[in-house]
Amino acid sequence: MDHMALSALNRNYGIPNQLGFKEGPGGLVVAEIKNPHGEATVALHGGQILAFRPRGHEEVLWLSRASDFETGHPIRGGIPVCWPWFADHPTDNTKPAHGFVRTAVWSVSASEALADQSTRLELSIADSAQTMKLWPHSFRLAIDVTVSDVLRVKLTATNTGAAAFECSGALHSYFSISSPSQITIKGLAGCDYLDKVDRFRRKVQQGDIAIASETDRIYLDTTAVCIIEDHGLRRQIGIAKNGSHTTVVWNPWIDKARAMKDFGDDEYMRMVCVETANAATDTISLAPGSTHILEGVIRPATLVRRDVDQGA
Ligand code: TA6
Repeated sequence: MDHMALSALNRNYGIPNQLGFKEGPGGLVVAEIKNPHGEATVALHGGQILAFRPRGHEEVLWLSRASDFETGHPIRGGIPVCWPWFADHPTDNTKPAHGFVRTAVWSVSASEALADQSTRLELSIADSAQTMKLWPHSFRLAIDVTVSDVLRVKLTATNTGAAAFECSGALHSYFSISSPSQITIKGLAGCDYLDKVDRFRRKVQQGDIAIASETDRIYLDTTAVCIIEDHGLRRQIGIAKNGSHTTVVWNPWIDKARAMKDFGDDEYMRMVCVETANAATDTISLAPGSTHILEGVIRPATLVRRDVDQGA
């Protein structure tokens, strides 16, 4: 983006000492948000949150050191927006995985300094000749990011066309962890899931989730709050959601990590995805003029180890 455009962004949407726009990695324009509660970085590319660090905590999101930062390529990490389809296109695998909005440049549509000293930024994207070639529907998609000691992400999809459409999608959140052996993911016990590592076999989650090999699971018909308990970082990350009936848990493990150019060979040791989604049998139908909101609320907290801290 040229200097003029960047200065216009800061003039129209910048908030002194709280929100500013600058060129980030690969020359991509990012919004840097910093307030008394914490800080975050949001790329206009893909409408993608790249970082979130509440005051007093370490970075919550994971970003690959090998990520691409260029037009047309997805950024590996943070919170990619997968829309209007999750994973492979339902009928045409020549179309980009996870839809086309994560590789498009979004526009800034609003910014606000809130009364509690948190910061709100809204980015949006709409249909174009390019998107029509991939998906023949008119739409407006907005992502509303509110940064405090909690990260609130709201994805609003509106059908601006004259015909109904079906869509799926996800806030494909990558979380930073100490090590797979040190974490447990709570909240999905008893849920049905499709196991992508075992030919999409339908299974039932037994107890909490441990990550000790490639894990790629689509948990169905669940609105549960998930908690990543990280005993290495003595941190827990709560992931609550609204407008989402699917939760996806993913760690590529060794071989898949090696196979991805934009993913460091050893980086599977420092991340896990817990994704706020609507996918598989949980797709969304939108009538003309109607709107769907998918919201994720990410809440880090110090992990109180009951077995140690209470002298048990
Ligand atoms: O959400 C899990 C998943 O669907 C995995 O199957 C894996 O493909 C991952 O998304 C990453 O997809 P990407 O297209 O970003 O490499």
